[in-house]
Order: sequence, then structure tokens, then C-alpha cells
Amino acid sequence: MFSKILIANRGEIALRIIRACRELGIRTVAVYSEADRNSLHVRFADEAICIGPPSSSSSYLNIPAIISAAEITDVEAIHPGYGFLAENPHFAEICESCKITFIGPTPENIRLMGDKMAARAAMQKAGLPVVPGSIAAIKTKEEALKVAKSIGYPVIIKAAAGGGGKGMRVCHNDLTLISSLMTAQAEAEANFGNSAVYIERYIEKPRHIEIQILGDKYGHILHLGERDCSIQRRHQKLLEESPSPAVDVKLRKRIGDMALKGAKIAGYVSAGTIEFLLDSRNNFYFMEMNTRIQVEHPVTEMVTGIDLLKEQIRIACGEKITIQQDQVHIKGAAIECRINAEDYENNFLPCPGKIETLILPGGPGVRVDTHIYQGYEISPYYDSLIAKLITYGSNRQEAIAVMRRALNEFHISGIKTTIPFYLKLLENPLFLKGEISTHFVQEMFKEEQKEI
Ligand code: MV4
Repeated sequence: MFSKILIANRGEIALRIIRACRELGIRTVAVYSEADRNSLHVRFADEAICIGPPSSSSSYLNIPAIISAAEITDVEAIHPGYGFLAENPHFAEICESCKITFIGPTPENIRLMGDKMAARAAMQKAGLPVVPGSIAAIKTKEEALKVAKSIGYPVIIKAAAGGGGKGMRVCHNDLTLISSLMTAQAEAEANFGNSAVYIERYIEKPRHIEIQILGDKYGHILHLGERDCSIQRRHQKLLEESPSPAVDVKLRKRIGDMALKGAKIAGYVSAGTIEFLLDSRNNFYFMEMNTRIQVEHPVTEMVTGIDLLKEQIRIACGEKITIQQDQVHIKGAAIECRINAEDYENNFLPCPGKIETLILPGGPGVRVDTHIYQGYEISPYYDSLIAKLITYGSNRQEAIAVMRRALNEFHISGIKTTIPFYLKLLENPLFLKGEISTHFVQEMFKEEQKEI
């Protein structure tokens, strides 16, 4: 087992990794920007090194600074968390060349799954269902029209180097397809330095179902059930839950087996997530694979009892996965609400500031993963996530009741948060029935606009 690990991240995920290390008897090194001098991960770690000024590019994305901090403190491994360098294959390679273990997948895993078109082709070859669409990049409008003709409208244009919804455009006819193609290629070049785009049939109002994967360095692969992440706004997940109200035992086995097949063919190592689209007729399609621990990993931990961060660290130092697939049981239900420092009544506008008073929820079935404290200054330099509120119940209704209670106990003054949004969401009859799709939030707002 490692004796010391550097956490190349900040906020709640840095704390989460430090906690896993502490329980494994591993010493920790935090890195922080000047803006994070008073952050909790700095205080909780055994050692801390300032790696630069507030901007992410000068600090948490600053590879030379992070590697220098690792050398100075003589760590054996680096955990990247999520975001920042977590899915940067170049960073993973640099760690390995410096004889520092990268706690995550191989650079090959990251590179393959980072190219959404190559990932789609590899998964299709492995036998996973993919949405009908183009095999190769679409270069000309003639090619686009030909593919659209064969799959039928509506179609969606996606950037090969995109992902997470960035650079997507839905087209309903030849005219919009031709005009969107040029802009999509230009945007892909500008945003990702790669103009390659591809086309798929557009699945109307899908659910976002993702499967948690764990793979060790000896080819053992495990799946830990699904998470339903359909409650999103502009491709930002807001609420995630496990199990999905749309997935029964039979469908879970089908999707889980497909995810295992894909991860095995990819030779996947560490924690990863395979995302699927589920349509209204229970057809599911491979969407993309995330090669990192995800924000929403706690809901899987709550219903399986498996600590994903400890498993990641054990896998990275060469241990075998000892859990068998038939020992993985989904028990009860868990929900996560992402509490952001955003003004829900003002179109979710980010509003950093100082936390004057803070009362965190607690009691049976409540977990709060957060780095905030009373008097903490929320920085404008980083994303607005300030806490993850996770609740557990013996079933979905009970998990919702615990979430309602916890949200009402959660008191923050000095900043605005998305708590009022969740209190409203948890009263919505369609949500309570589990009748949600990725269009739910925008439809909920349309309803609200009508009420105004
Ligand atoms: C789609 C789709 C419908 N049809 N692909 C969004 C982000 C990226 N993971 C892929 N996404 C989508 N791909 C086809 N062929 C709808 C979405 C989508 C979506 C998917 C999951 C969760 C939220 C979403 C919000 C809008 C669009």
C-alpha cells in the first residue's frame, strides 16, 4: 500500500480522497492555489503546497507545479479527482514517466474514451448497442445529407472531441442540417482544437442511465449498478439517484452485462462510468464513457456499501478486486442533490461570497460531502458546487422523505444556493412518480413561466 499520496484537486472531492487515505493509513499532500489558502482540504492534509495563483490554468491545471510538488514531498501516487487533469492522458503519462502512480485508468483508456467517435466505434465492435449514425467523421454536407437520409430525422450533430453535451446540435431537416454542420465544425475546432463531428439519430426525451464500473490491473471487471442522472440543466447534472425508477432487475442485468462487455474489451482499469441513453421503449444505447471518479459516486456507495475511493487506491497499488459480481447487491435507494452557490430564482446565476451562518443537516440516512464551513469565502475562480447532500432510505419514497427533511435542516446564510430548487423539485408529482427524462427540468421551468 502507498505511504503518501498527493491530491491534485480541491473542494469536496479533495476532502473525500483525504478521508479514504486516512482510513487506509496513507499520508496525504494537498496542493492549493492562493485563493484556496483557507480551504479545508489544506487543513485536513498532512502536508500542503501552494502551487500558484488563483486561476485554474496557473494552479490545478499546472502540470509542472503539481509534479514538482509531488517530487518535493516524495509521494508515490497522485489522485486527480474529477475535472481538472482527471481525464488528461498527457498528465497520466507524465506521472508514469516520473515513476509516480496515477490513481485512475491507463492513458490508453483515457485517450480512447476521450474521442467520442472512436469510443462509439470500439463499443459498437464490442457488441454494445449504439444509436444509429455515422461511423466516421462527417466532412461535407453531401455526406451529412446521406447519413441523415439513412437514419431519419431528427438527427444530432456531436463533436468527436466534445462530450458532456458540449457542441451538440439537433437538426430536424436538410436545411437546418446543412447550416448547423458548418457552425458545429467551426465550434468544435474553436473549443476542442478538433473539427471532427459525427451524426446520430436523435433520441427524443431520453433518460441518462450510467453504470459504475471497477476494473483492476488483472482484467477483473465489476459493475456496481446504475445511476439515473436525468435531472440536468444545460448538461449540468443536478440530482442523481440509484437505483433508477426506470430500471427493473431484468433491464439492470441487460445494461450491466453490456457495460461489463464494453469495459472488458477496453481493458479498463480503475473506476469508470459508462453512460447510456434509455428511450421510452426501454431501448438503451451507449453514449460515452467517463474515465474518472464522478461527482455522483456517493449514491452508488450508499446502495452497495462499497467505498469507491478506497477501491481505486487499492487497484492503483496493484491489489486484486476481491468482490465477485454476484456479491454486489443494490440495497435501498439513495439520492444526491448538488448544492451550488447559485441563485435559483435568478436563472441559477453563480453567486460566490462569504458564508455567514451554516447549519448542516444530519440524522439517520443523511450524508453531506462538503468543504464549506461557517466563515468560508466561496471563491469565484472555480465551479459553484459547495456541497453534495446524499440521503438513503429503504426505498425511493423514504430516500425522498429523508432528502426533504435534510434540505429543510440545511441552513446557509450570506450566499444564495440551489436548495429552494430541490425543495420545489421534490414536490413535483412527475418527479415523485419517477416519470422524468433529460428534458424534465426545462419542462418544469416552462410550466413555471406559464404560472408567472
Ligand atoms: C444524445 C441525446 C439524444 N440522442 N444523443 C448529452 C450529453 C452527452 N452525454 C450526450 N447527450 C445526449 N446525447 C442522441 N443520439 C440526448 C443527449 C442529452 C442528454 C443526455 C443525457 C443527459 C442529459 C441530456 C441533456 C440533453 C441532451
